[in-house]
Amino acid sequence: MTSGTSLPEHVKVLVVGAGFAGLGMAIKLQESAQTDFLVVEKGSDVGGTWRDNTYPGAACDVPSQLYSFSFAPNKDWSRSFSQQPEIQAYIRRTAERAGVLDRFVFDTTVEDAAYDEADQRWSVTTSAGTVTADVLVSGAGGLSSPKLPDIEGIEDFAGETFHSARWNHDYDLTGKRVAIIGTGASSIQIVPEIAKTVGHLDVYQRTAPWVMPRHDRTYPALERAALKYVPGLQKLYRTAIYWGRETYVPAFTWKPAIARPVQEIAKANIAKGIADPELRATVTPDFKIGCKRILISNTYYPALAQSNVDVVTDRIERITPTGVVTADGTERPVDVLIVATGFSITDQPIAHHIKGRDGRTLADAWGEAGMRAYKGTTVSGFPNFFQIVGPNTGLGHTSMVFVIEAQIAYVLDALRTIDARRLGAVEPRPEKVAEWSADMQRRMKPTVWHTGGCASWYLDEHGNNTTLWPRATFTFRRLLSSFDEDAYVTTPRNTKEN
Ligand code: N01
Repeated sequence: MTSGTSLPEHVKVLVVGAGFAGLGMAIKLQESAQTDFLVVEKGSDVGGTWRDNTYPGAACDVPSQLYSFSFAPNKDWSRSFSQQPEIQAYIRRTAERAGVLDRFVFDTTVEDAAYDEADQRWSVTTSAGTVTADVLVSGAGGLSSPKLPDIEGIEDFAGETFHSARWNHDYDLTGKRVAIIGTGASSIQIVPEIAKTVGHLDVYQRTAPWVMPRHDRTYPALERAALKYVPGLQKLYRTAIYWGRETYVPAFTWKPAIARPVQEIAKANIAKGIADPELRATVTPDFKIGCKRILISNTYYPALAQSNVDVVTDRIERITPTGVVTADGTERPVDVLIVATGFSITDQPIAHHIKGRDGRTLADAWGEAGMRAYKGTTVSGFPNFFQIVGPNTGLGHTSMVFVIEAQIAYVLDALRTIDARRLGAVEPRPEKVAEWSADMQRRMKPTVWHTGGCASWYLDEHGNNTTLWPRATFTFRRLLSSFDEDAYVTTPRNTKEN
């Protein structure tokens, strides 16, 4: 691994980020003999979100068998839903085995990337210097910038405070009075773990989530060995789970008849974990299941029922140096404030630093109408720029690795086209981006994400769902199976260049 290494002056492909997206891109570039590339990563290791989210209880709510690259299967998952250390170990091992780590520059932040139309190059300013690139690929991820709540006084809190994605492992929570803000996927994993040792825990719930049972189990030794050694067995598991999950999209988004019994299962999960009818009512959601991400846990509700845990639903008015004040005027004293309030998703910080033609940032380009990208990957006004996990590529029901691999294949085919046709720049036609985006929104409107009666981070400030992919993942893969040059404005390569 490299850290603080001086950068080359120029590379053909510069990749930002070393999570699943950046790593997968690097491996596939190397395999395709496109070896003139570099990956710049702000952290000190590969892993992305799985490197950063180390909070107690961090685990995946997508089955393990779906959570690896198709070209680098993990033959040795220990359980059906993996925990963070095992996933992070898999990612690191995959990078090592692929022999790509010498192409990674760690501890280096991309500060600015500007397209130079005359030179047909991106000029990328990083904390370690400037590098130019013919092609810029962002693998910066949608869940990489922790979002802090805009609550009066939060910066004046005198105790310990940290975001769920920036856990302070040096701080011992034993016996402390802890407040956690948020009840999303992160919080419901943290609460059962810390409730075991803290003195008192206040869980600030603004909106109760739907939480289904978590069908997690350790693989018995025989099953684990069979998955590892019996030819084809792991593939069979993966295929069966994959197809099961693909039915979730139509089931949860369009068919209330299917969603209703599922909601009943979630209600039974509440009843199983909580005996007190008042607390049951407090944690029962008032919107349709699927409107927000469906969560899974067997331990969340029992933790809320513990005598040292309170669920607080009064609106937080302000934070003082010593506690949290709610709208009813009550101040609850706190030693430690944990903010599990999610990530900047529809206003991604990196969008303010990527400047296409005429110096226009991605954030400017998206400003009026919201995030949009052709096939979730390319944006007009941003030649030779590809975004992995771009707008409308997120999934709630299955593994993001499927989307990431489809996008990587698309970028590789674009690179082949650029080389074969000696192109200097490719950029999606504005009408293609507009058509794609309109199609996304048309498909979204009848779904539970719009009709389910909730506010969620899936929706942007205009009320559009610009984050999720509304169709099956095999459809996404099909649509991105080859680079469709007709949808692009192509510019010949400058003659001054080789
Ligand atoms: O964040 P979230 P997360 N005052 O945005 C509340 C992935 N993930 O980190 O619902 C009070 O979902 C907010 O309330 P409300 C997964 O994609 C995956 O938990 O907006 N409360 C909500 O309860 C997930 O969806 C895994 O009313 C405030 C919470 O904070 C995504 O990461 C595990 C508030 C934020 O929930 C994000 O999950 C963990 C305020 N001012 C995460 N602001 C896997 O297993 C926000 N909230 C793969």
